[in-house]
Amino acid sequence: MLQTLLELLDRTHPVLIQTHDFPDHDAIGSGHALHWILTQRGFCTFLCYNGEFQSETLKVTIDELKIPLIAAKDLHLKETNQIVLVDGFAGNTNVTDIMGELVGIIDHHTPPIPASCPFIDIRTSYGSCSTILYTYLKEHGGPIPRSIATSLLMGIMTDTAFMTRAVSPMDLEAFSTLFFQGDWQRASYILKNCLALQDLPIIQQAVNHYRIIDEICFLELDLECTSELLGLVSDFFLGLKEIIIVVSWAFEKDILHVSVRSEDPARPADLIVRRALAGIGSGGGHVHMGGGAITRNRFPGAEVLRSRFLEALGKKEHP
Ligand SMILES: [Mn+2]
Repeated sequence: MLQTLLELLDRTHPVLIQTHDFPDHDAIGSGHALHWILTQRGFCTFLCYNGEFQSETLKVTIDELKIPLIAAKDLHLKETNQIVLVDGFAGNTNVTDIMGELVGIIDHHTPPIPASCPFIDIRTSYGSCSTILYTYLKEHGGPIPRSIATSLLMGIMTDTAFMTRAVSPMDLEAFSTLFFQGDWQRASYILKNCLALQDLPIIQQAVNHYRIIDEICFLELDLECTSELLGLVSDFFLGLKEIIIVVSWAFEKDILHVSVRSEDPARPADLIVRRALAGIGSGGGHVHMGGGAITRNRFPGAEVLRSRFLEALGKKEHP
């Protein structure tokens, strides 16, 4: 696949590797690896993003691994720039349209509509996009720099929840190869220490105000919260054995982040979130974890949103 991408790119114009907005470890790890490969192959390459970083953990990672991320707004955007999207899909609300020609999409999410651009490499069976980039590194050949291996390792660890979710044989191969080539101790320390004392009020609110309907848990938070923290709190509740599905939401400025976790493959998180938000927002993701967003002016209120989810899950709300 790498060879095909290289043939479609033009060395006389810059290549912008774009992560999805508010990038996470998988998007950043994937972008970091592709940036390195393209630079090695003689392309003028920039790694860019829109939105903000979701956590201090991400900022520490970017700093320590010297990941050359640039905010898209700080780049000189031109029509002749070639864009390759990683860990995201063009047209999704979490991917801001930037000036330039969209040449490629490298992703592991189920596309909401068929993709149309010259290069498409979407592997939905993979637990992480970083694993796709690992196969590109294999194709590229030669030793993998320690910082690139660590970046990818963190992407894989995050998206597969330390190899316990959506693991494909290729994820395992990537994990075992990168494990000792990267700094697995630092990577896992940073990822396991992703909460801070300032996050406790959110956790406290979730513990005090959770709502259980059968095997479904709703966390309707009214404190401001990043989508990353929302996911972490959801994962904690999913660890309660009575709970199979967690639906949570919280505002961050004018966006309502929605997170869905599912332990039931028959009720995939991405499908549930898409159904529940149809017409008022957007969402996507994977079988085990999904996410979405609604702008503040379209938020229908907690009651209505909960009913929408219950309907999407094939349930009527209990009286
Ligand atoms: Mn991902």
